Amino acid sequence: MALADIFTRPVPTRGSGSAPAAPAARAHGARPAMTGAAAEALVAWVDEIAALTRPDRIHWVDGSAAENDALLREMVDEGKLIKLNPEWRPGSYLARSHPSDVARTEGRTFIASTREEDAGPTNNWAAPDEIRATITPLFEGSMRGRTMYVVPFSMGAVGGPLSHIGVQLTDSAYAVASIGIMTRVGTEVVEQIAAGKPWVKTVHSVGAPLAPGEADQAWPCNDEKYIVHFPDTLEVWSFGSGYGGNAILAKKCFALRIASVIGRDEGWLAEHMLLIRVIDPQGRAFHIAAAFPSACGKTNLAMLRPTIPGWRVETLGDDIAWLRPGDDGRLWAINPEAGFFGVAPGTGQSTNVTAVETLWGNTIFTNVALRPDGDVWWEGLTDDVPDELTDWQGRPWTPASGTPAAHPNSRFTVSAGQCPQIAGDWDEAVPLDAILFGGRRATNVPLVVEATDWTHGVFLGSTISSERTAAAEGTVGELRRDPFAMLPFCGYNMADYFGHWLKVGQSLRFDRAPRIFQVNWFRKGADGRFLWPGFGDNARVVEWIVRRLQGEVEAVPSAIGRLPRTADLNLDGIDVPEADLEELFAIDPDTWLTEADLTEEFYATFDGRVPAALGAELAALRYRLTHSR
Ligand code: GTP
Ligand code: SPV
Ligand code: MN
Repeated sequence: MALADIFTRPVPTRGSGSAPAAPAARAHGARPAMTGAAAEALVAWVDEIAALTRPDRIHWVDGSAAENDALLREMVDEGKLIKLNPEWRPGSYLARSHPSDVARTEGRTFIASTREEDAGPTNNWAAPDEIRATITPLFEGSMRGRTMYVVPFSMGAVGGPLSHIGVQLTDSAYAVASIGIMTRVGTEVVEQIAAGKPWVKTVHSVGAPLAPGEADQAWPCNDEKYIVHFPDTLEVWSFGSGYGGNAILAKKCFALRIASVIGRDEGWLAEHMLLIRVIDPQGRAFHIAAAFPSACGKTNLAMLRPTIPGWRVETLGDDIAWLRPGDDGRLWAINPEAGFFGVAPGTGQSTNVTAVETLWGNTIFTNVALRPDGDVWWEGLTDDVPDELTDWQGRPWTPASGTPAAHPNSRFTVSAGQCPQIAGDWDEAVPLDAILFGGRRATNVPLVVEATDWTHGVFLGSTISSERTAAAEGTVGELRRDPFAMLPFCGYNMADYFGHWLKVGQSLRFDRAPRIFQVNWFRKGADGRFLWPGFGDNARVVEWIVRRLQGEVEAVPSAIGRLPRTADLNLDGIDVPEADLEELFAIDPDTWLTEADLTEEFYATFDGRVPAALGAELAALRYRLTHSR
């Protein structure tokens, strides 16, 4: 693209049409030159949103390193980022959010489909016209005193066959820097838009306009929050929050909620899944995707370092996967993201050394603690706790403080390319061999169970429940239904989504469809301790799964699915007491019948819309449970 004749544009006033372009020297943040109807539509939309939100400046983000450096420097100067000591953490920064803006706000997240039934009972529905009328006044003048950034992004490799593009308008420089890590940002995307490729419109404002001369806050946000999705017009509008999935709209809002609707219409799946390549001691490669709810171990499994000799894992993605049936009857997957927005607490040398190595530099940390030497710390990073820290809210902290030094949902944002075990071809599609569903279940759910076929696997996915974590507002530990780990992320009626999963299965060749498993790393003994060592030792479960795929081991039928013979689980080098092992796989028919009752209640909330095949699976489960008592 010719960048020579770029010009800066004054902000048009509302209703006055575009102001005449003032030719100027190549300015930082200027609009790239482009022509044609599609380009004009993009510019008209940017103008329209600027006329509504009234920013002082518009900055077209080109995705260059120089631009990113300038943005980060500016945020440091404004007190919005703390530059970490480059000796320990080069090119890295700490952001401290407002204490009221620390996680996704599911209660303020809306699906504004034309028909209420298309949002379904698990989503907050809003009538599109009504919610537009509610939020438009909030956006009126909401960017005053600020810069509006135009961020063109691609989910998936730019121009890739499964990729989708979009633009985020935002008044948060922190969001711009984060999107720059999490997606592919740049002028090439604008070229694709100009060439007529469809794109998704996303608008984000922290909702904190500045009066002339008013000093900014370190983390501007608004008590009132709205995260609104318009699946029929492919739009997202987010107001009031600067945090994670509320602000990086390409992630949960687009790549899951909107993309799930596109996938429903086009025959593919947008999933809350990690993606890995497992390589066995013979050098054979297997691709596995796994859906676990927020803060239930996706990033950890994505970066698995097997504790069993000869096995290796290559990372492909840690949070989102798009799955599409191929002409060959297999299910192909990509990771549409370009970075990791990972949970910091619990990420350490003994749990996820790969993540620790990934975070050597060029990382934005949010709400972790600061060490006196200008490096970061969080609970679980090291076994020893520093004597003295500054906590996530900027207060002096010692081990006696009695509060966590890092917020439980504190996060790191880092490029995928920095992961030492990233697959060389991580931006390409891979054929799936297995799909795992899991959750955080202290009781009942065994370490691993294999579905008997695709329909049973979809049934397992639909019945996933998990203890709540700090990744979203709510009571931590409370058990809730989180089918396919998609409860907060499915952009349409969850019962139709179950049906879509069944349909996608039918479009695969029966002998080439990925096999489905349920796993649970979080089962606890009566004394409250985890029964399974987890982390690197999860490779032992992966090994069993791979051996099942290869037909190398038999499984034991049970009421809830196929279980390993304990002799087939590789426990060399770890000490799991016999009693724990038994408890890890114990199935109590009575508590499972209670689970079945709860599943029936859950299905009933969909008013008859749950596919009959899943009702049949539930009936069959009850029959097997009753007969195993
Ligand atoms: P989101 O980014 O919110 O979607 O989370 P995630 O699913 O990627 O979860 P992540 O891997 O970041 O893990 C969340 C928490 O679970 C961390 O505190 C981990 O230490 C802990 N965790 C992960 N894997 C295991 C495991 O195998 N066993 C146990 N006990 N804890 C685990
Ligand atoms: C999750 O909550 O599943 C996350 C963090 O991955 S956020 O991007 O905030 O959704
Ligand atoms: Mn997630």
